[in-house]
Amino acid sequence: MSSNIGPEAQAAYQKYLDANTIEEKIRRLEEYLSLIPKHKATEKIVALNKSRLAKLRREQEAQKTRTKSMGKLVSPFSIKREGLQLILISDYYSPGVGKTSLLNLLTGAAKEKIGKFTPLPEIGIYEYNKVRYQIVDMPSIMEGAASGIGNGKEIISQLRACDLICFCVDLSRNYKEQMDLLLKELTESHIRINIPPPPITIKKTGSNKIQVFYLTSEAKENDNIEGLTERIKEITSAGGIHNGIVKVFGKIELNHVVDTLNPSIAYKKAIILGTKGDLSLTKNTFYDLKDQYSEHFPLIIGTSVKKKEIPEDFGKIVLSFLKKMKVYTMNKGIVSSKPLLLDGNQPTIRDVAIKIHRSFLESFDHAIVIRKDARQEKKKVGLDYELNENDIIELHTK
Ligand SMILES: Nc1nc2c(ncn2[C@@H]2O[C@H](COP(=O)(O)OP(=O)(O)O)[C@@H](O)[C@H]2O)c(=O)[nH]1
Ligand SMILES: [Mg+2]
Repeated sequence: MSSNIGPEAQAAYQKYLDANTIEEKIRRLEEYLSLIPKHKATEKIVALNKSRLAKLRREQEAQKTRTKSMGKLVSPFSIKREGLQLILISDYYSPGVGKTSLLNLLTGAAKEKIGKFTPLPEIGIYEYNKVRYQIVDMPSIMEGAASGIGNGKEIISQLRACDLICFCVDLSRNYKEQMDLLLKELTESHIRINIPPPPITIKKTGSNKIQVFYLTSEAKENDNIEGLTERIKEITSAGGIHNGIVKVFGKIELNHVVDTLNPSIAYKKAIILGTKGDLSLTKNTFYDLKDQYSEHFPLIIGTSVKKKEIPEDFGKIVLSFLKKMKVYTMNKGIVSSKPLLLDGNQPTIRDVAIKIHRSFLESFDHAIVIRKDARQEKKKVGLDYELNENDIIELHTK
């Protein structure tokens, strides 16, 4: 035990070692962690024990689902995905924030549910430039949702899987109260908003202990890479993985290792939709909202369903916020009617091949790209060819 840790914390640690049940172990370990002073010298021990804690929580969750899954029905909250999934959320208040109204404006669905309490998700399809967006109007999020109040668990588990969370905020009410509640419940549910996942992956293997690879020059930039490797190994092993491959793609902190080991953490993109922008004084509220949250939320949009105001190219705005690019595939000269969405800033033919089927990558010979506004409209290209929006691509295999 490190000398940086006081006697009170040491006693708590002993109680953790003596604990008999998972619940008690979790409680004791939390207590211990709260008693460790947080600074550079204790950083490693904190990360190590957070990792232990995450492992215990996983065991506890697994135990719970085992008990629950006996005789369980399909939940009305589990939604069959179609296209890009956008979920509208808001706090619970009467009258409502305007989620169902927005759903109806975008998709035409659920008109009869406007102004009514909706205990289950309502769903509609919004289409823009041939891209389909599934809009899900979730029941309001109540205080305590993170611990299950008001179907909180079901709602949050859907949020984990969606493409975009839309925080709906009533501009005629106190916006901070609404944002605080939503951020609190999501944070407590380990949903991280608008931050990239840490540049590290950890995969379990059958044997060979834990191996750590630094795959970029940024990842290798470290004065004490041996020390870092040792710490990563310790934390990974404390998190329950004794054989595995750790890949590091950038600059990391020990906390990143802990987070990566915790499967309950989800990294989600989110925007804010201000609602009821037609009501008096909402213009100022909207500017204040933007002022206060634009650092955390790069996209904040004002709307009014009453005046039918929402950006005409809402779909395009969402697509570019999600950094997705739309291209079309072609087969035997026939262009598919449905676009293909590619991730990232500069996708290439390789991304198209992978997206369609990995086997295309192995048997790839060349691709034909048709670009409408290019001087040479039709081009024969290789895997690294960089694509533009609306390119038409035909893959040819060997
Ligand atoms: N003035 C105004 N009222 C709105 C607007 N959008 C919704 N409402 C009203 O707000 C109330 C709640 O709307 P609803 O869509 O059911 O909210 P939800 O509970 O979040 O689904 C209804 O009476 C709507 O007519 C808007 O843009 N402007
Ligand atoms: Mg509603």
